[in-house]
Amino acid sequence: MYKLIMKIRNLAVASLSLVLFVHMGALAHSSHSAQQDELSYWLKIKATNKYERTEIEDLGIPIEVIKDDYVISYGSQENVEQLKKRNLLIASSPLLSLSDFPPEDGIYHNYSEMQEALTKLAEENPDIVALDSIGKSVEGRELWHLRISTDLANSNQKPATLFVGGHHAREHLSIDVPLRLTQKFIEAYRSGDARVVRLMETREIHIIPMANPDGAEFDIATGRYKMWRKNRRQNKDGSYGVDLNRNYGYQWGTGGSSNSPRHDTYMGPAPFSEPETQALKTFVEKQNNINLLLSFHTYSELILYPWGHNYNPISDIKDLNVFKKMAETMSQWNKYTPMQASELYKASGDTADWAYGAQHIFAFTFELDPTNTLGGAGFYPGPHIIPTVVQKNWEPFLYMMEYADNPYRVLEFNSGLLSF
Ligand code: 0X9
Ligand code: ZN
Repeated sequence: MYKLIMKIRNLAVASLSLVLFVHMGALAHSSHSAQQDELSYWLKIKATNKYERTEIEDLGIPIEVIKDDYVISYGSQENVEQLKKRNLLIASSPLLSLSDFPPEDGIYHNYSEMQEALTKLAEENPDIVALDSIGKSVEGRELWHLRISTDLANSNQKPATLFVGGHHAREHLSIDVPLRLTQKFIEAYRSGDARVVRLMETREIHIIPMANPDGAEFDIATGRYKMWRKNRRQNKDGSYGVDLNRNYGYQWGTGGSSNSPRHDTYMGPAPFSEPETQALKTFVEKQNNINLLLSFHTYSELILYPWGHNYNPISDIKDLNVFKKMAETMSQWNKYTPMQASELYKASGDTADWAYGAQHIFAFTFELDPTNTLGGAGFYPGPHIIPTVVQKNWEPFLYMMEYADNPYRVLEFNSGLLSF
């Protein structure tokens, strides 16, 4: 049986007669050496005697818990690398529970709250909701995915729409909106809303609300927003982060993205170099029934469609008309401005260009509210905006499902006015 010691800082471990200091609070808010700004990791490290433990302390890694053949500690990404090099690391996991929104924005979902909300949806609605993960982030968080439909065992035979949120860390509204639209959709189904019941029966709906969980958590980790955008890849030059919306593999690196790792629009070392974009690619390719995709971002109140990497309009006139018709129709509801993405600025490697260019999926990017920075609050518009943004995007949300069977139907006469 393991005996355990929780070390109080600077207390010398004099002998192996291990003592238990019941001081769990001190552990939870441990004064570990990793700086507040850096991500902290829980570390399980090989060590069987005081000499090996001293070696760990010599590395600058404070030991918190000692067991017979390992110790537990908390440290930085750099510590993880040091330990790996010495073959001492048994396990590590990012600390998830220290992060949260500032109290006034507490209504937004952090990673664990999102996980809880998705689990609850799946547990309470097993007949229409399945929860799984399409992969893991750089730091090992799950990339959660909800599949929604009746007859889940066979729903991959139905036409599907994919909604994705949270590619950019600081765009927290782009995570909460797809989650809340999904909750509203399920409530409407339970209350017998005929249109929603019909969509539930005839479509498969996929939601990946948090495409960049590491970035989102990092942005809120200190209780003060960091204005972080990228994921949390440690780059070769020691800087952090790849812009996931520059990392998709269609016309990657052809303009509007940077090859400097320190930059906010860093494209990454190769197309799909990041586990987050790679997971999405693998998922979409395997799925095979997705015809429409909507990637939520913030802010500016825009509806964007391909191309983003090129100033030219897409060459297939029929496809272009579908994009234009859909964008214009949805703009009647949310009042966002429809335009080709490169009208905003050229950017290569975004989700929508890849989805359309490589998968022939009609893919849109929404830049949600607000429309201007309101004194710098563009990415952090507060809690009160959420219900309005959900409400104004409800019709576009359903519309994106409705035409999944055949997006070309929107070109039929009067199609924009809800054909069901
Ligand atoms: O730059 C982006 O990735 C998106 N805007 S954001 O403010 N959310 O960062 C817009 C992407 C639209 N695509 C192109 N302009 N290509
Ligand atoms: Zn964005």
